[in-house]
Amino acid sequence: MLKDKIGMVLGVANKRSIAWACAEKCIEQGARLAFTYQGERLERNLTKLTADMDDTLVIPCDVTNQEEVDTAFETVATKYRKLDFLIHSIAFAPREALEGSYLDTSREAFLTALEISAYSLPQVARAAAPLMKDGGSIVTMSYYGAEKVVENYNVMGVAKAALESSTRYLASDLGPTGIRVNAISAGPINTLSARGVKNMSGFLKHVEERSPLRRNVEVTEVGNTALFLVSGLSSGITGETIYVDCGFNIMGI
Ligand code: 1JT
Repeated sequence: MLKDKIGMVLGVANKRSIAWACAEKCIEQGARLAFTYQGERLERNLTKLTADMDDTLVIPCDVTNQEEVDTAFETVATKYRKLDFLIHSIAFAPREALEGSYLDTSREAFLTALEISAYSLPQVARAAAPLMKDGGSIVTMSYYGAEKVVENYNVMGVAKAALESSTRYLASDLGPTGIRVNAISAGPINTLSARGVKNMSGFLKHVEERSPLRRNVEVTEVGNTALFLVSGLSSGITGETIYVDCGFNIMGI
């Protein structure tokens, strides 16, 4: 399904990452992928994970460093000459901002969370668009806390709201050039980011008890949806946030 397609995947930290689940599905379908990382520790993980992959790139791309972002896209342009899709799966907020009340969010934590988790989408879309000569697809990751109050999610919820809104504005800007932009709103998953989140196991249990499917979502299910969104199967969909959450978000009381 993705034979001769080139993709770029931002946000693989380890083999449990949502980004990695998306990458595996794309590779299975014949795509060639460039991976980006932030920081040396994550470079080692990625180099190991991609060791037996053909024709791949592993490059640094810290979104707070514009030069590094420019270089990353130049490297992709030089190697592959084009880009068909991009999977954006990065977010960050200082630990102390993900507990207590949103009311206490510092200016610094707010700016950091929104810079890395939300601004990075238009930032990389701007760099990717000129390489997407035959059209393309950009996919980002959101969470329910963008829309409804989720205890402790705090400033990340505000950042994800900005991200989902950015998805719509970018879809409008890039639609005329054949580039689609969509978000996946995944249910809670036990990844590196979720580790250390206060009462994560309580959250997972809550979803298991209340979601229509009576279970938590698996990372492979998010990967399958990302595959759908980067493939031609979703050619009529742009600007959407698609929930992959076992139906949790539809429930009222
Ligand atoms: C970040 C972190 C972004 C954890 C994230 C995230 N998006 C989803 N999660 C998991 C999560 C986190 C909380 C939560 C429910 C799910 C941590 C590092 C910064 C970026 O609240 C109940 C807090």
